[in-house]
Amino acid sequence: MSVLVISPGRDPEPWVEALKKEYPGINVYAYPEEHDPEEIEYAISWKHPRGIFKHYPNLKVIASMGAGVDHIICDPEIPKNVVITRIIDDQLSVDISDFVLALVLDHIRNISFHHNLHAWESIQYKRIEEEQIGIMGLGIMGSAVAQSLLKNRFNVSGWSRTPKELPGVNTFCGEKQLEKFLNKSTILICLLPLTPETENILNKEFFKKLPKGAYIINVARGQHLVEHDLLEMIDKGHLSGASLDVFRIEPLPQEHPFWDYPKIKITPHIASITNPHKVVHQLIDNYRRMKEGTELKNTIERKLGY
Ligand code: NDP
Ligand code: OXD
Repeated sequence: MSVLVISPGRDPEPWVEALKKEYPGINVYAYPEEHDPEEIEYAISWKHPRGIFKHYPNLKVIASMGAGVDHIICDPEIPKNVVITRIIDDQLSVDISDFVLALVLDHIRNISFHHNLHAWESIQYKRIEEEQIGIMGLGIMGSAVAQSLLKNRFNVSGWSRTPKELPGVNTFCGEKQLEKFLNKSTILICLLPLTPETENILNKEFFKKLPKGAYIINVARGQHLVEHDLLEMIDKGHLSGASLDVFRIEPLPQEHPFWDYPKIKITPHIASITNPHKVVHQLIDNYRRMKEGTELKNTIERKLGY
């Protein structure tokens, strides 16, 4: 019974080290290290090579290294009996909340704008109380971001698939209430999981429902955004700009037009990064549960895609 850490493009070593420290004697392979696929029952994964898991006949669990599982679910060849888990971690929630707060403040106080201007020229700034933040996705990340913004005096509303009650947050749900939610949102933050229902959700028709001058923050997945629709709506002056941490292709290619848009701020998918040493306990707990045949924690619903 062995564990495979499989994360092309992300160093597996800190994960291997953390697993061995937490569970001395555990047998761990770091892909592409040589190993017998028949031995592997538990995989810890980030953007695995598509189709690879079908060669692992005894695989029982795939644990995402992050909060999102779209990089696993998108592989149609993962057997239905394999359980998929994700990371739920306070530090991830705090980090994303701090990051979003920084982006929002940077936007309303025009900090990057002035920095990029290289000129002694001031423009009108907006006050916290004048903004209406709209958060799409009120799960672990969305509700943490909502709480942090509330603490900082922002008006916050949120949208989810099913009805939610969050103290201080004006909540909306489902397709029917989307327009009402968007009509008021002067700063729109996307924290949805990527599913067939949410792919391309940030498109022209959607943007038109936002007030003129609205600002977009996407810290969820690049596939939520129809890129040329964003550029068109910025060019037309309907949107004031965007902060994007996630992209359809990562790393964002150097020739991508986003790099040349002063109204688009780009960060390299760093809103919140899992610390292996912080989350190894939950991974090992699930590994033990798998061995004992008891129910795993932080599982996702394959049918919903999150
Ligand atoms: P959760 O699963 O906890 O929450 C997802 C939320 O989205 C829920 O409120 C859910 O509604 C809502 N939702 C899902 N589908 C729909 C839909 N069709 N319409 C409306 N609402 C919907 O996820 P997390 O909060 O943990 O994470 C969200 C995403 O953030 C991750 O999937 C990942 O892509 C991204 N992320 C990005 C990071 C970064 O560094 N940039 C770091 C961490 C996460 P309901 O409550 O009704 O189920
Ligand atoms: C995640 C991410 O899903 O880093 O955790 O994007």
